[in-house]
Amino acid sequence: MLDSSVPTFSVTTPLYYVNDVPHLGSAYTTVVADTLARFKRLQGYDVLMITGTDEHGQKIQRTAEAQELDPQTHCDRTVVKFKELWRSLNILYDRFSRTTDPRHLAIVKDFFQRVWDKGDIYLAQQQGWYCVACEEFKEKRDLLEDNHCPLHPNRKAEWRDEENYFFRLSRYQHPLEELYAQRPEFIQPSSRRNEVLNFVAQGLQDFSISRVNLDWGFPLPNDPNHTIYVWFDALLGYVTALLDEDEEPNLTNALVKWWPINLHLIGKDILRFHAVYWPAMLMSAELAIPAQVFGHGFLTKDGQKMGKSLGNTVDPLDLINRYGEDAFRYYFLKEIEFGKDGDFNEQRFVNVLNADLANDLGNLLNRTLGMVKKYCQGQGPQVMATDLAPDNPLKALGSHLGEEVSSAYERLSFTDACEAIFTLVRAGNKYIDDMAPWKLFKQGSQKEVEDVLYSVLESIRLSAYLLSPIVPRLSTKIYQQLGFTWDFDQWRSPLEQAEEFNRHQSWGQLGANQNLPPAQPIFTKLE
Ligand code: MET
Repeated sequence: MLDSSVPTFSVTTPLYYVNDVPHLGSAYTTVVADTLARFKRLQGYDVLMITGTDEHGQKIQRTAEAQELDPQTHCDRTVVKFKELWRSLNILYDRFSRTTDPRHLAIVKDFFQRVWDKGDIYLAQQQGWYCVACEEFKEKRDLLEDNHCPLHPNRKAEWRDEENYFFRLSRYQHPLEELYAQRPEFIQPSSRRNEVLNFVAQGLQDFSISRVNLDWGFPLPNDPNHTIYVWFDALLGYVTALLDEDEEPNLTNALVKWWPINLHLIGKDILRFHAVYWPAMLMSAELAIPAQVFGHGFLTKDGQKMGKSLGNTVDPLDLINRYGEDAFRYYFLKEIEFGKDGDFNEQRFVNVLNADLANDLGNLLNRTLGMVKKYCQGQGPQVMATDLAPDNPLKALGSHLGEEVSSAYERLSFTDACEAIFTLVRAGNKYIDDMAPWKLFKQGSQKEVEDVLYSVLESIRLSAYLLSPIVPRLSTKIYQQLGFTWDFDQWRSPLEQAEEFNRHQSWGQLGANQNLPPAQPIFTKLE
């Protein structure tokens, strides 16, 4: 039964190609999706986070051949690497969609039939330059010298002259323009939206959705001499993901609860597929259009484009093994304005984590708990939030922090969320320095000492709560240090979450006489 009083939220990462082990960019998108999904769960939404893998097509077939593996074996092995990485990054996905899942074939067939019945598929000659790495035909004018693809400068586009089935994209030029006009938020950020508007304004051409001379993929339902084009198949993986485990795989069942998707998170290189081809395909099949496609930027390393041929790739698993998953998650969310290109620099990585998590937050908690032990007989400060003087500066900041941070998460502005939270954390440090509880204690001002310590601990609690979508394990440790039995990886029902969110995002949840365990470092300084 669906409970209509519980709002739902669905978010997808791309379904990643399995031609290689997951790279840094994929880890970045997936962390963002997980963070948002966690934030929405925290707020009391019924959430579905989808990730998965795109396993068909020439690129995968060739990768498997190069390793003398049959494609399925290759895919199965690579999928394990993705799942391992997501586990190491503490990603709580709800569905892992694989395009080689037999249920996916049923969905693709159903969908194909709808588009076929609409008269949007026809056979014609395809001539053009194909980049296998992009799995996309390129215009000659978009290629570099010697027909190299600008996104894969070490790969040449290949000439193709073959009969393919085409999808009548041109028919959807006007409906797409209407969609973009009526729903400006459909493509974000606005720079990406403009890119798409310009592209569409040049006039849309039909695109081929079948291949000959390719075995690795689904056969076209009405002409098995053709294999379905990998992108036509892959986008539908988002739909297959919506099926419950034991459900009869058909389009109708898949669409009941979660369609349309709220948010497709993607990298800017696959914007056209998601913001042009995909909505047109959905219009043809008469399905609702997802609420938003957000195309984020590229990551560089030390200011340089990253790539295998350049020999400067960063292995996400290696970073996580050396620094921990919360360090990874925090750096990329706090440092990179989501939507813009961003840089990874290891020294900067270490500096940011040490400054924010080890010093500002970790040390603050540690020294405050130390003082509680000394000045409050090992118990939490004997003071309730309501007792604090109305001009307590931390209370003033903390009282509207929940709202501010929520709105930043809504805008996908993780940098703003972190900035707001750390404004409170830094104010906590300053407040301790200014108030010098050790002096107050010597003067015998017990109530003042406890006021200061309480308001600092409460600031830390609130910060940890609001940071939990980004650094769940760290937040759990902080909550436990504050005497809560708590785990930010355990979820209650949406209604309970909503009720809890209302309390915990507000100032003053830390009880008086909180039973505090012995202080332990929560984030060790990185070398
Ligand atoms: N496989 C594509 C990529 O990794 C994404 C497909 S999303 C349906 O870029």
